[in-house]
Amino acid sequence: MTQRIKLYKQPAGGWGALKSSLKHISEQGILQKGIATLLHSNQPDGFDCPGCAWPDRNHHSTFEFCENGVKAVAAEATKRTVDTAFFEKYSVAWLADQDDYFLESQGRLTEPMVYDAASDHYRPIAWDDAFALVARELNALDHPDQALFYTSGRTSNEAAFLYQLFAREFGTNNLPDCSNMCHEPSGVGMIEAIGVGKGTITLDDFTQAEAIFIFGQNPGTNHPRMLGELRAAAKRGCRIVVFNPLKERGLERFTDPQSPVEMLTGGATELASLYFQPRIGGDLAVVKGIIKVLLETDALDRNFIAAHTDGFDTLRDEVLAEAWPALEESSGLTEAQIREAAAVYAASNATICTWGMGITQHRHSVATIQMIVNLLLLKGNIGKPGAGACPVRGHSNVQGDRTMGINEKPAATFLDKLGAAFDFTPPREHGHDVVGAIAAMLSGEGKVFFAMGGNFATATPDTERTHQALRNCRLTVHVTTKLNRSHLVHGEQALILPCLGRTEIDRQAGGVQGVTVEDSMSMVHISTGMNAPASANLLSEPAIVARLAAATLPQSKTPWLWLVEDYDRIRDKIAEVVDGFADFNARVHVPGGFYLGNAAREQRWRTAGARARLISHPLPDRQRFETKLGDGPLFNLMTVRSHDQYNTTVYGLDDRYRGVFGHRRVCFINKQDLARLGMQAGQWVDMTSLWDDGERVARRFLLVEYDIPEGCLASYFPETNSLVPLSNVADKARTPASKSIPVRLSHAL
Ligand SMILES: Nc1nc2c(c(=O)[nH]1)N[C@H]1C(S)=C(S)[C@@H](COP(=O)(O)OP(=O)(O)OC[C@H]3O[C@@H](n4cnc5c(=O)[nH]c(N)nc54)[C@H](O)[C@@H]3O)O[C@H]1N2
Ligand SMILES: Nc1nc2c(c(=O)[nH]1)N[C@H]1C(S)=C(S)[C@@H](COP(=O)(O)OP(=O)(O)OC[C@H]3O[C@@H](n4cnc5c(=O)[nH]c(N)nc54)[C@H](O)[C@@H]3O)O[C@H]1N2
Ligand SMILES: [Mo]
Repeated sequence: MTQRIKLYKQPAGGWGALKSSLKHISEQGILQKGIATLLHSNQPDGFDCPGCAWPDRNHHSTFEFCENGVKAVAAEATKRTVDTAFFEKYSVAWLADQDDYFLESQGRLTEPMVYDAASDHYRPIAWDDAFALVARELNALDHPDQALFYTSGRTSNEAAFLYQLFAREFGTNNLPDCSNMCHEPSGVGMIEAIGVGKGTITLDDFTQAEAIFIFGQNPGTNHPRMLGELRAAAKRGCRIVVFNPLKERGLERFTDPQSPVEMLTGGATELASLYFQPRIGGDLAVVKGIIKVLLETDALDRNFIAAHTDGFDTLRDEVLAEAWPALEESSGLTEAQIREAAAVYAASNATICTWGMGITQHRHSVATIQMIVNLLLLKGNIGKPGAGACPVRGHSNVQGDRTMGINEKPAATFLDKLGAAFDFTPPREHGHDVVGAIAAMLSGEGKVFFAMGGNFATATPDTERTHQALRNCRLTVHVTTKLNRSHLVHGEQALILPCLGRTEIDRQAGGVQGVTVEDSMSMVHISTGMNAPASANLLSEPAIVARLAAATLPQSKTPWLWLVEDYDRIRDKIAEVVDGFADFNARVHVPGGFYLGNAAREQRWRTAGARARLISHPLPDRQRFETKLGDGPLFNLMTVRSHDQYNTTVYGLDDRYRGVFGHRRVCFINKQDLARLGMQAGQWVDMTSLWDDGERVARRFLLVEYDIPEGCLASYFPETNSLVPLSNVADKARTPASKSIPVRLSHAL
């Protein structure tokens, strides 16, 4: 692997994206199968792309090319497999010494395996024996709350619905999920302000917006299909305003692989009209500053404010009291820059605000999101065409899983309906979220950890403590497609339960089944796999839950095994329990699926006072750590995704748009900071994070000089997760603050 750092001068997309995609398909040894599979991605009779939760224009006709989707599909359709012989050959200790890239590239898991402590190897186990083992351990607990049921966001609606039902019939609301590390603050902030926790726009709004404000999001890598929408918007004169400490190529210029003209002429579309680089965590001050200008110039929708909102006077007084020097210091932008952004906002009659992890993974994330909602409300930008709030979700069904009841804090009304539909009494006490689950396992209170997908050991913060937490368990179980670190950092007993992926044919007693998913814009549609399963011994996720439930809950009145014979039966039950799903089976079989609706979009405010709430917040306290830090300058570190990874899945070692090749252990730093430290690009450093409970060190990162504000650093997740203290979480939402880690740098030993 050649390692180099080289400035990337091309637009995003283009031939580079096509070339990289073909490389990933051919590396998996599936050129023909890969291309055939891709042609079924996001088609009415095909499967939903497992790449991300960005919606499709209409789930139809032409193939929408997306490099991210290609990698996700190729990774699942790979011809490589991990079989019994593999586990006979390698001990768990040996595997644990390999990196994440190695583990991922071994291929698809093919049969259920159980950990054998005597030999330190995994060995095969029959499905029924595996279910009996889990049932025995669950039923031996003193209390159901000693079990934890994690979900990652690829799980289908049908599997998620059965899974939460199983956890609740078993007796617990311990349903932590990847949302807890992701868009939880968006849900928490928006529900309090406008009564719904989901985005208020549909894809059509992108065609009508006059301005799009993008905060803390890197769509060129993480939601490439969004670039197509931005390109079309830019071409018709919509103003695109970006706030990101890093100059992300995917937000500057884009060559659309869908456009033959651009591809052949080497043309590109300029996306951002204005690109601002606030300091990390500076967005609350940026938005407050914009609001200050709107108030001073009376660029408000007074009718909307009077008819629909509460809290205007308090917000106005608090924002006007904020002095420009404080806003400049906190945001890292000048008053003039903020005024420039405000002018675009004021001039637009329909504005969309989108945001991603750059906004949600901070201690003050809920405050920032509520300030963005304030910004929208002050000009009536919720519930009119071309305008609204757009938190861009990550995993392809993370939003659907929440809709299906994967939630450690379920609404009482949901539990009432669930109990009535299945004739049982659901537990009422709220359960553990992700950081709560880790704390429970650390203290010994959590004893059985069950994961429906994901890679808990690596995706979570505070790696050393999380690993200890998992090792404390009596039993850890992973329903999974690929080998990952969570299988190697295990409890006293451990199981790997391999399942079908979304691209594969799911055949049950009632014939071939489709599952359903919900995208970032509340569209629900069906997904049907078309590839032969990676092994004959895989079960679908719904079948795994049903057989586990039947083994664990002999007294249950739910006909578990009957339900999974035909997923229409599960959908009929969903229709009975979940709001918005009446006639689910009839509606979901219509090509393109259906829209779930959104009360805020209709200007119905499901808040305490039945009005939208303008909620003010003070600027974040940046001084908190500066006094107790001892030597050396203090930096704020954000942990981001490279171009060649899907969360903890490392597909390759390149980050093309940022010009990094063959490396992952890098640290992006400003030129002035290098000079201040007396260091140079190309040197190796250790990072030490500082927190109330002590220091954490991550070793050996290559310094890369980059266009990033002074005092800010960027590095990749998950290599840096060990630096994120378990208690460094968002106020109210408890999301790990993976984008604001106070660190110091020192020469690597
Ligand atoms: N290829 C690929 N696609 C993915 C994923 C993947 O790993 N790989 N993951 C999926 C998932 S689960 C999710 S949640 C999404 C994540 O998609 P993103 O939200 O784009 O995730 P990150 O890579 O974490 O990037 C965050 C961006 O925010 C910026 N940023 C960081 N801190 C701040 C800040 O304080 N203010 C501002 N304004 N910007 C900031 C960073 O520079 C970076 O550009 O993508 C999904 N899609
Ligand atoms: N420092 C830091 N930490 C972060 C973040 C960050 O930006 N910085 N981002 C956070 C975010 S936004 C998220 S969403 C979490 C992600 O956390 P997770 O969702 O737990 O992690 P993933 O890496 O997406 O999980 C990948 C694994 O899922 C399994 N898998 C893939 N497809 C399927 C399937 O169809 N079914 C099943 N059962 N399993 C499957 C495979 O075994 C694969 O190894 O990480 C969070 N952690
Ligand atoms: Mo995410």
